[in-house]
Amino acid sequence: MTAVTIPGLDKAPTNHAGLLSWVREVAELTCPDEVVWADGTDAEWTRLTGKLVDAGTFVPLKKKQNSFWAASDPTDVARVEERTFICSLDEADSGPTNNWMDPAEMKAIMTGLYRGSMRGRTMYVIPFCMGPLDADEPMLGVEITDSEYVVVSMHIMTRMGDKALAKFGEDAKYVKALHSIGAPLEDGQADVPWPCNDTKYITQFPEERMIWSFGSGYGGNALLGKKCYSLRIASVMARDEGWLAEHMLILKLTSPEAKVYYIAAAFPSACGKTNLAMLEPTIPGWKVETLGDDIAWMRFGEDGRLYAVNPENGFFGVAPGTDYHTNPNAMRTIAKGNSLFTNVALTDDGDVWWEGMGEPPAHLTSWKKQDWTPDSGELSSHPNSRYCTPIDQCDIKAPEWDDPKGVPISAIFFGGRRATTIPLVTESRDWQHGVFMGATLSSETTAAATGKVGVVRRDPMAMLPFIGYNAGDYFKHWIEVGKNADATKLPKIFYVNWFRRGEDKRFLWPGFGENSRVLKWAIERIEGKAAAVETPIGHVPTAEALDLSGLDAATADIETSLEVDVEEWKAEIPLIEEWFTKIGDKLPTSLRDEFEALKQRLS
Ligand code: GTP
Ligand code: SPV
Ligand code: MN
Repeated sequence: MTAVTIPGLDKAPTNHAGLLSWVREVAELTCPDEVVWADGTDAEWTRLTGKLVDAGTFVPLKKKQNSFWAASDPTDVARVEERTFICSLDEADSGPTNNWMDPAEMKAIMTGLYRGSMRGRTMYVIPFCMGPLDADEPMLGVEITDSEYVVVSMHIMTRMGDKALAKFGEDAKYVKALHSIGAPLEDGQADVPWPCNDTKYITQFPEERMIWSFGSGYGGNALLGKKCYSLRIASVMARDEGWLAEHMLILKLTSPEAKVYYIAAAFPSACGKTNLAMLEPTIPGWKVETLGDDIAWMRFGEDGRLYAVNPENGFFGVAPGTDYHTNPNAMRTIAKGNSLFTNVALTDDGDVWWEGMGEPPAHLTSWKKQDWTPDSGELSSHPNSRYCTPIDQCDIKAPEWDDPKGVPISAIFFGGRRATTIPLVTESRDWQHGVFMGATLSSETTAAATGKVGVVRRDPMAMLPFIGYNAGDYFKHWIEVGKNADATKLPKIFYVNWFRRGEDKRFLWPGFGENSRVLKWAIERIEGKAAAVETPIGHVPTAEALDLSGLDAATADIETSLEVDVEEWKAEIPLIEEWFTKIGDKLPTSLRDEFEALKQRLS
């Protein structure tokens, strides 16, 4: 047999034998016209964004330097949870919350799909690193993709190219991440602006630390360093090695006394992480700086405290609802350019617009590439449209955001989007009770995943779509992390809900910058300075215990937002019961005990 010659295959800038043979194997399977190793240089960015402009995928923005507008295929706009699989060797290790298929069976199916899937396209090999490059053990990966959109997005979202490849020692371990949009081009066949395939698979092989993705170009399905690696695969590594990989923002809070606290917070997709991470406090003297808006890796330091690192290098944020009133820091970050915008609207003068950004212009090009006017009767931007922008150009990035040591976490917030029942803020009694709060977290579904929006579901620790193993084992891991630690050094756990509504459906709590008042209360609880009422569900502030100075909101609304309504909570009990039944035998008894105790307190 003669070796296949594919241009570029022999131009690998590495001697890593395992990597070279994997790249060859994939190239021989997928049959690209050419193989290119991504180097991460500005020249590469310029070349590939130019290619995307020529292909009609990108429109350069006249009003934002070095920035581009893209509209996806209208069917490829969000994560596809029903097409996402955890292919562990043993089905029990995938658990009751994930889709599972036998790894050999999945590989057979997907190998069939990958065969020739890159024909007519370029295959890019992207070495990347999640988290700081100068970590003792840099967390490496290689994504192979046939999408230029993925390569340029990875330029923003990860440390990639030559600087990552330089970290690949001879036997460096790395996560293999294979991605194909699944849209081969026959000779002479014209391309479309957003090639993808109706058949989609987002597959994790946890034992092999490997990811195979097919058919989609959307962020969470295609930028494999993000949810696939940093949550699904990393959560398995974290279980095995005693740390936590979580769907959490990381923020730095400085008090008027100049005392520094770091807070991590887990809210489900499109439920407020980016906004809290970049918050502009409305209370005087308090300052927030950002370290991350989506993912936190937390390990214990030598001093026994839990230290968080953000594995990402950029923000892939929800666009609608973002403006100078709600999230001025995000607006300032994207205003600097060097950003990608997907599925938002394009203005006639070459800028971006989306719902929530003030008065709509008289005319726009919608995300569906149609003429749009305020009378069109439909949204100009997809509800899950996103901006992709480098952390480095965020004015309020904390100087230590790239420190491999991470930052010591004082408080963990869990939160969801609930119109009823869940008060504005509740402090847990202890770690185990906090884990119970996280494990029973519930939220209304959003447009970040395909499927129905607004349906209440359990979303444990905001990780339902991202736990790479059995959810019962995941809860056990959380419990054990607490047991093995010095309880006095563990972060305090709080449960928040910015989304409770009044009878006329308006939000009771003003949210956004005003959430600083809740951060302040939490810190004062940690310092033993703020009051709280003991309720059946935990410690909840009265309106007087919160700093509401200068707040323009009706006291009655604030009081309702803080209410612990026993009848509403009793209605929650069968839902938790159903959820715990679904988790089954692997549910830790300590969480069952917490549940029984809650029922007792409510009766
Ligand atoms: P992912 O990137 O999908 O993981 O989402 P995220 O958790 O980072 O969500 P993000 O901060 O982007 O917020 C999503 C939506 O919630 C946006 O439309 C925001 O405007 C809205 N939102 C965020 N914070 C608040 C708040 O405090 N109150 C209200 N009412 N809405 C909020
Ligand atoms: C989410 O859905 O939670 C996101 C966007 O942060 S994606 O990276 O596409 O998953
Ligand atoms: Mn997310």
